[in-house]
Amino acid sequence: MGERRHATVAIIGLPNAGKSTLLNALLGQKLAATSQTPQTTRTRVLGVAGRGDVQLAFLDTPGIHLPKHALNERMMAHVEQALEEADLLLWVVDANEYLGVGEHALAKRLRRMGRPTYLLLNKIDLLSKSRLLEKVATYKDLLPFKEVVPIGAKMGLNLDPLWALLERDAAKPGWPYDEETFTDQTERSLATEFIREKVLRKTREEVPHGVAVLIERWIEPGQEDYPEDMDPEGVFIAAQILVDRDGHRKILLGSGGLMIKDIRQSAQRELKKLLQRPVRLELFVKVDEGWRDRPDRLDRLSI
Ligand SMILES: Nc1nc2c(ncn2[C@@H]2O[C@H](COP(=O)(O)OP(=O)(O)OP(=O)(O)O)[C@@H](O)[C@H]2O)c(=O)[nH]1
Ligand SMILES: [Mg+2]
Repeated sequence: MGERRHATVAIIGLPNAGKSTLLNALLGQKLAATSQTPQTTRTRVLGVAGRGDVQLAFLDTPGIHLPKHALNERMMAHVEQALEEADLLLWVVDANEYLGVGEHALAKRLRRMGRPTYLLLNKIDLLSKSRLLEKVATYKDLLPFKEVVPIGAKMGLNLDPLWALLERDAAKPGWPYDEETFTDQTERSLATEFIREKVLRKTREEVPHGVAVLIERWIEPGQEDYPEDMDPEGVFIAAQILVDRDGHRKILLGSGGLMIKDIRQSAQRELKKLLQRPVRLELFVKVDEGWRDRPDRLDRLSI
């Protein structure tokens, strides 16, 4: 064994590029919610991986956008913090999308920062070889990237070369986290995110952006109120889904309550996998107008 080394690696980029999908793929475990809705990630998520002598602390971050609410300002503050902490940046782009003003603005910032940055051209499963080469050429001149790596986060394509480069570039001495640590997320925060993910995957347009999830009750066997008719090894979870207006509540309930039933069932399945035991999930939809601009609400939601 050589000397132990480490690096803090921030995963950054515009919304929907595949940052959280990449974090999950690198960790081989689902730590972050992913969906087609831009602005899925709202906070910073840590995932720690040990590879031989090297420890890598990945920070998944919210997609960079212009903030319209206090919520989005906090999201961008998480990005700032991760940028400050990171030794190395992974800028994930959706290679199937056009390079636009958002990318140019980010490139300008990163040029000024001068932090070592890899360009990760993601979603290569959607591109032909020749289009990918064109994309490499288009992006390459944005800033002096340390590396350019095409990847497919969803299918885990081309991650081995990425690992090799990260191991090479992790230069700080020692390991900041002990060997067992792999995330800063608790079972509760993961549960919250996975419930929200199901809502995002089943709703469109304005609804997902106005949704937040709050765990109200989490009852383990042996605790008072644990449902008698439940599996003795299970967990009972009651969560509130906050929405921004009554119209959104109606959409979430769906006709005859079919939508919320569907969300509840798929979230319950996901939580069972996460917690590795039987789960009973109850969901309540509550209108909390303007929560995205209320600091007390954002504090309570740990955003
Ligand atoms: N085809 C394809 N889709 C991908 C790939 N990686 C991610 N996606 C999809 O892209 C969408 C966005 O993925 P996320 O991981 O949530 O993106 P993100 O960058 O974290 O988005 P924000 O949190 O909103 O900033 C999801 O529907 C993913 O399934 C890939 O390699 N190929
Ligand atoms: Mg994300």
